[in-house]
Amino acid sequence: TDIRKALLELFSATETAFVSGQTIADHLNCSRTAVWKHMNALKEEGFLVEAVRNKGYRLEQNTDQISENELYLGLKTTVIGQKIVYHPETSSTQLIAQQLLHQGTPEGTLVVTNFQTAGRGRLSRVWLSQPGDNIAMSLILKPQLSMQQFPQLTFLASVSIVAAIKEVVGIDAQIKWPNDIFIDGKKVCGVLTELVSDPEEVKAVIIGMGINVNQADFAPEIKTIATSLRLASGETLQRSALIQAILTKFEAFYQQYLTEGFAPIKRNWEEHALQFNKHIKARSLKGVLEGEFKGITDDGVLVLQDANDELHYVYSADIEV
Ligand code: BTX
Repeated sequence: TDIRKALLELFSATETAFVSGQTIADHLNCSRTAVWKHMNALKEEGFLVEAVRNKGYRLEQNTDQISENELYLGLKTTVIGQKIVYHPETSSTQLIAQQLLHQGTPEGTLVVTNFQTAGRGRLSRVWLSQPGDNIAMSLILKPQLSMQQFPQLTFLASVSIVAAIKEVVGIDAQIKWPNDIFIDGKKVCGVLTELVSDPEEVKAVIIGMGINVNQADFAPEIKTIATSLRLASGETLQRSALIQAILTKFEAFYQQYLTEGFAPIKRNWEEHALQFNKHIKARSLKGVLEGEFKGITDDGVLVLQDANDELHYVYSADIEV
């Protein structure tokens, strides 16, 4: 809007200094209360706004904001991300995606938030994020696939994210079976694939992606296991650029997948898999299996070869690195 533009101009003209509420009110020709509302709107959009009594407001420069416009601008996909729904704050983008699906949203719809307050991982685990620092998004797909094929989409998402990180950040990230992306032995991203189906058929898939981008510090419970792209690269990144790269890579891999099947995706996945062809321990409810990690099957099952050359198929486990 014009007000937003005028505000941003005013702040860019004053660098890091504070601008008093009265100055802003004069500039916009509005009341002090209206100024407060406008500043809050900027905050909702992801700007870092500091308000100090008797001094006024300060807008942190170079904040990495996300908005629908920013995401659409320059995006060259034809399906993936052609509809983007942005929420400054939401409980979980997976839930918003479910609601949109019920309203008949098209394939390729992306839900993004600047702050996810109740992020979910697998098996009702919690996915933590900090306002303004990370990517939390959910992509809606409606492919014609069998039940067995659906796990393949998680792998497709992982290779897309790895390729986008390589392109935007220049770092070789690795994939930890089944759905984590690691850098320097720490988790930088998690993928959560959920099916929306009725007893007859699978109707859609919602792929949730949580990526630690500019976060510099983590909650005590994940401090030792989590990292961010900024910590790994030393650079503050623009989230919208990374989101666009992920959407672009995803579309390319998705088209390849729909025409050529899972084989090329699987090869790419294995190339980036942590511990591929190496000795691993897979811990599950049934105990610990040890052996060489030989890859994944077409339905995403981990293949492990034990000391007696016997193959084991692991459906669910935690891999120790
Ligand atoms: P997961 O179950 O594999 O991983 C969850 C585990 O990861 C947690 O138990 C915790 O130990 C650790 N963890 C939690 N938060 C972080 C973090 N920020 N960085 C590193 N480790 C963490 C992975 O589940 C799938 C996560 C998907 C998240 C996306 S965000 C957008 C979408 N909406 C939503 O609610 N979930 C998905």
